Amino acid sequence: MHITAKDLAALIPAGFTLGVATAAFQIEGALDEDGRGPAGWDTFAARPGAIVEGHSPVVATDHYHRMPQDVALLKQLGVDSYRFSFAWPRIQPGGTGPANRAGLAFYDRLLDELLANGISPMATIYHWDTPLELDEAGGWMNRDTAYRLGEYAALVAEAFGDRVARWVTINEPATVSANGYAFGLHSPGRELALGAFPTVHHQLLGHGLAVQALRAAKVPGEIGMTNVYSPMVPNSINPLDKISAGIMDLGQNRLYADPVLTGKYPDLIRAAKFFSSFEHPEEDMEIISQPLDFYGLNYYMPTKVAAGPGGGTVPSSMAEAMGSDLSATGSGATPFHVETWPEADITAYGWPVKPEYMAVALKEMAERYPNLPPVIITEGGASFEDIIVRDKSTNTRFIPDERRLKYLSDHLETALRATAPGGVAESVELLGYYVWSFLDNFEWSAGYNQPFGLLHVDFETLERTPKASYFWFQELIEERDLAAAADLAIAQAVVP
Ligand code: PNW
Repeated sequence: MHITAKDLAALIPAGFTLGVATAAFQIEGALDEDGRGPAGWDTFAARPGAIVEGHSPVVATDHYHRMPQDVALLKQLGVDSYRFSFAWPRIQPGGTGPANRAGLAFYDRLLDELLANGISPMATIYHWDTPLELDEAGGWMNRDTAYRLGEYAALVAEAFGDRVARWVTINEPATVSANGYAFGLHSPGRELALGAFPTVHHQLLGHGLAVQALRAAKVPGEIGMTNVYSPMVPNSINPLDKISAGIMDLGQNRLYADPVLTGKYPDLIRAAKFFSSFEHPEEDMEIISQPLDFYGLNYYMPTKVAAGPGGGTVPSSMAEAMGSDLSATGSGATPFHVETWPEADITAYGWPVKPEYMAVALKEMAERYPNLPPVIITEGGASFEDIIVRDKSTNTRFIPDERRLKYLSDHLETALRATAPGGVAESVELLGYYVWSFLDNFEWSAGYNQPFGLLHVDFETLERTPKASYFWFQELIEERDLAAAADLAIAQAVVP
């Protein structure tokens, strides 16, 4: 069971943002329209074997043509805010030069539609759809791409600075470096293993340059970035398991968070061979660690780590790569692998459902980073196969996605309790929670087989159908607003 919407609403502090999130490449479709240039992802997705069952992102949810109806569904849902991303190849085809007016026009309409409906826009500048030309010039292996991102950020700041309430410079650089450059699972499909390290630094530099561009344009909105965070849990009290989890934590979490929040790569990373063979100006670190108005955290699950060779999965190959290199520093943990959680509920992706680790993530962030800015959970959610129940008498359809609903309720509850006074992460100022995702969409190399949406999308007809989780989120927001109105009435009554 999970807490009732009414009781959960009572835990929500004033001013807390409830939102839903998407990303351009996963929902828009219309890849060849209005002067959009190709993205690296367009060609990657067309490679045989790259995407599950050969699914194509060409149409996706067709949001590009259905934007007003989708905003109406956001309005009906009642969210305070909508997180979406600008498509770089729409706005700046080729990744350089002036803005494409037709590309800007789409986001002009989206922003105006959101504001007309009282929905606060949160915009991600870069959510993985690098223009193809930049990928062909090395993508994030090329330092130049960081400067291109900075210039593109200046274009969106100029065009949309008056309307965006919150800016996310980049989304999950860890996933781009690991899946795109180390293991070849995402665009651009490179398999560089530890040789992918420059892509970490260049993305973080791109983030810093984007912050500079937004500050220079004096945008009134709040500025932050988003990292994914997975607490690393040793499989046992065996010290080798503990060291293994520590190495995973370094490579997946701290590698991306430390530079942004402390201006320094972790010492163990600095001691590794791949680091010393990569030269970069020390001044980069100041650009990367500029003060942020908020820190975006995507939390989905913890990761259990064990010493010893695994079954040849991707995480274990990363573990081997990192372990063998870091072993030169004396850590001695080589190789290691990701373990399953036999007792946990498992999503369609195979991800363990462990809401208690939402609190661990927030607590670890607070302990590690004394100067942590206010935090926003910019993504959280679960993929489960949905069943459509048809009621013949009323000719209606119902999608009872109880497991997704419970996932969301439990995680939001845990985050709220952890950051409330007396909670394990009470020092964290938590500003909001965005559900991934508003609607089922193109889940990268998993195609359309991993539905995360509050809205079901029929990928034949493109029809949207609210799931039980959509109605639950709607009820939660209504209950919160009722409670706030009651508080206000009481406050007014006691004021003489
Ligand atoms: C995020 N992990 O990726 C992305 O920001 C979204 O575009 C994506 O659709 C969503 O989560 C669901 O996958 C992640 O291994 C990739 O913990 C990997 C992980 C988490 C999120």
